[in-house]
Amino acid sequence: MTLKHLGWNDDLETALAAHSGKGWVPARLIRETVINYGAFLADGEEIDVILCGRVWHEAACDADLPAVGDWVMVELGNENQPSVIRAMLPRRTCFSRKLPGNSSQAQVIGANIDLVAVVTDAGSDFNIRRMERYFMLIGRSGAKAVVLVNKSDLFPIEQSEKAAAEIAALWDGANVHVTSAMNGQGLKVLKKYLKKGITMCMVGSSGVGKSTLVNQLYGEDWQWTSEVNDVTGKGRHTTTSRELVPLRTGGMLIDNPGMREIQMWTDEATLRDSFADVEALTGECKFSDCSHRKDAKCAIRAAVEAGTLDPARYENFLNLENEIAALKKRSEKRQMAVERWAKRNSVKARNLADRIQLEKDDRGDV
Ligand SMILES: Nc1nc2c(ncn2[C@@H]2O[C@H](COP(=O)(O)OP(=O)(O)OP(=O)(O)O)[C@@H](O)[C@H]2O)c(=O)[nH]1
Ligand SMILES: [Mg+2]
Ligand SMILES: [Zn+2]
Repeated sequence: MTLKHLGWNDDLETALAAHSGKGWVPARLIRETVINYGAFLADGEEIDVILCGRVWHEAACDADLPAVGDWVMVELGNENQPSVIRAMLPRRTCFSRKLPGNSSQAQVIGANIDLVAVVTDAGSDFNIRRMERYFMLIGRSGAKAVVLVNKSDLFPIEQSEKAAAEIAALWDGANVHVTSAMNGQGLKVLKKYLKKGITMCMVGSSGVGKSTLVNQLYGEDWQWTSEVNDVTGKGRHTTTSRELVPLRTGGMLIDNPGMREIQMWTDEATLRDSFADVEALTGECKFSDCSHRKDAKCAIRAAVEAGTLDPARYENFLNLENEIAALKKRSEKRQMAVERWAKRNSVKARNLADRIQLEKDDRGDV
């Protein structure tokens, strides 16, 4: 593997010059956890890196913090010292959600992404309004949009093609394909996008087949989905963290968690909106305070039993309030940290200004 395989280009080479002579090396972030990041070095070696305080402080908001897909300058560590991210290199594109008016409520889904692939299906996941929302975000990101109407093996082909046509009519900029991770339909087209150095980011609701598609494109031996399951004990196939996967053929894929991913970049209204059909059913529950879990005559559970509501979506719906609460808490926490830091630094800045003024006074300068 070389830097070019990882997406390195002339602009990055130019940006590198500003950091020369410090002994730092470029790396691309492939994973983000609560405590550190995973990164690839030029030779393809995978290392763990932590963020230095300065880079954290210099970020005005979450969106400015290093994210999966970012290029960073790393000071390599040793047995006693961890490797540290010392600087970020400029982003070419950034797929994120930034709420107007409050910069702390932003989340980067992927940096330096060439293509965002929105995965959906022609069945219960099909939602034109949500797709519009995705297009809006992709349009802003600088990346190109690809839509995969997946699971074509489960529906009459006319149904998948009709869904694809409706989506294509929404936005000229989107390339829409009907795919099946099961029987391989459309995967050839997908492979064509994934040229050397190209990064494609997979997004979409939980259960639409993002990880299965990544598995198919990667090849037989990509066992990541089940590995995650062993560790987290979470439901089969559920992706819990974002991960950049380099393909042997040259391109790179970023697999994203479904529901969590939406929670990360969306706002409460959109989140609720995406469950409007389930919400509508609550009116038919026998009890007005139905928890939709064990209560008798629950319309939502009846829909799951009747097979008209996907059990995975039902689970996500039950989790909705928690997801919204987590969303708020995270942004509040960040806001508080930023405010504390700004306060501390404004005191520092004032002290410094006072001192400079005093020195000037001493010297008799104006
Ligand atoms: N019939 C059919 N099933 C599919 C297809 N693609 C994926 N599946 C199945 O759908 C289920 C969910 O697939 P995943 O790939 O885990 O979905 P995901 O989008 O990664 O879901 P999250 O990680 O929760 O966001 C699995 O049981 C897959 O086997 C397809 O094209 N056809
Ligand atoms: Mg997944
Ligand atoms: Zn109910």
